[in-house]
Amino acid sequence: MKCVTCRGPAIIDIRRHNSNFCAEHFIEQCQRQVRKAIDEFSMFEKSDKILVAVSGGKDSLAIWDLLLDLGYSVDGLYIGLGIGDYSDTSLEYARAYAKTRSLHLIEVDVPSTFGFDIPNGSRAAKRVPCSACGLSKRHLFDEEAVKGGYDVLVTGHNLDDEAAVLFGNTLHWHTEYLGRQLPVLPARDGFPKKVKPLVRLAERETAAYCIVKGIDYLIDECPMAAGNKHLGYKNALNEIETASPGAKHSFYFGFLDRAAEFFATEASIDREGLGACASCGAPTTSETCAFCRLVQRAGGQLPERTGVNAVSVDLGPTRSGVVQ
Ligand code: Q46
Ligand code: ZN
Ligand code: ZN
Repeated sequence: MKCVTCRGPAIIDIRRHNSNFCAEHFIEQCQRQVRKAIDEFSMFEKSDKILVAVSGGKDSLAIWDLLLDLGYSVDGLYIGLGIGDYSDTSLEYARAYAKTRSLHLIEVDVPSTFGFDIPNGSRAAKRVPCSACGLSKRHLFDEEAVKGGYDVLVTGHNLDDEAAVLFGNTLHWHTEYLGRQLPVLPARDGFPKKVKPLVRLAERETAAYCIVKGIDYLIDECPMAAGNKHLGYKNALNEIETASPGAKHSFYFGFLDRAAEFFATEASIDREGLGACASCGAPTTSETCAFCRLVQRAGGQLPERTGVNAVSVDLGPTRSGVVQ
């Protein structure tokens, strides 16, 4: 197996590109793919203030590292969810990486700030753990990005993640979600701009990237993930990919090219009537936002609203398009 660039010994084969790479040229390939995604979807500029959501796993640490090496200045944001040892260890990996490159890592600890953790809180609120966790993370990502004056929030979703979510949304025809499943969601109505620069890289490639670069990451899966439907969708897509290399890429990018626009209007409907949460000030279509309702139902407490914490809400005209 020879590197497609230098003909030296290859360390990885990427079947959907019909190419093998040595360590050096694999890193270049990852950088090329990330640069292409940033340019193709106008994600951000070198002058932008960028925040990356970091979990301590391979994807978020890989994208943080890739963006730094590409010359962007990027801070990290870690959300502690109170999922036992898993959260403790994931924080250690995030901190260790930030330390090696002298980076700024913002830390928000849900249990000590809001008085509940995901395992107990989701049970008390009668929500599936991943649903309570997902809405908490989205809320806190948005809040920290807006509060810190960041131009854009980066998440580490890779091609496998996006293809699996698309598969689930298509299987159940969640048309309102399909319209929002884009690599870039523009800032609007108090929500920050959100981007996914890893959409051109597969999970196996972000893991290989970390190994080649010597980045330590948390390998363990979250213990609450058992039964998560997306894992099943990922396995199904992996089988299809094995039989037909490139299937995930054409499924996801074909959707972006040829289908996403048909769902844009529907995705914007549930943002009509957006106002400020009576409790935290975040943009919401209800009187109290989903996160504040979760905190209350989980038996936690909302911190005193200071105005600094409140997300500013621009209640200008609703633009048609896609929101998240
Ligand atoms: S952390 Fe949270 Fe994930 Fe764990 S509880 Fe589910 S959503 S699986 S990315
Ligand atoms: Zn090479
Ligand atoms: Zn709120």
